[in-house]
Amino acid sequence: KSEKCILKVEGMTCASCVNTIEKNLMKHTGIEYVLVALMAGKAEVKYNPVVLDPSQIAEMIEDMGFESSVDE
Ligand code: 9UX
Repeated sequence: KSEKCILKVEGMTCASCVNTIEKNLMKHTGIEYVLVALMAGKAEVKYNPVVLDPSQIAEMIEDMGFESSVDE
């Protein structure tokens, strides 16, 4: 069973950033769906909570060179 979380993502300045984040996150086991909103600076992620928690997903985004934290 999957869960959904919202992450803040800072530092995205073009659509290519959005694609990079979506494509790279989708490579990780436990990530089921990613939708990044450039203007809002947010990412919506569906994930398997047995494999990952939201703070780990924020870390993955940080590893790509963006500031990220769990929203709410
Ligand atoms: Mo766009 Mo993002 O030229 O790191 S890919 S700014």
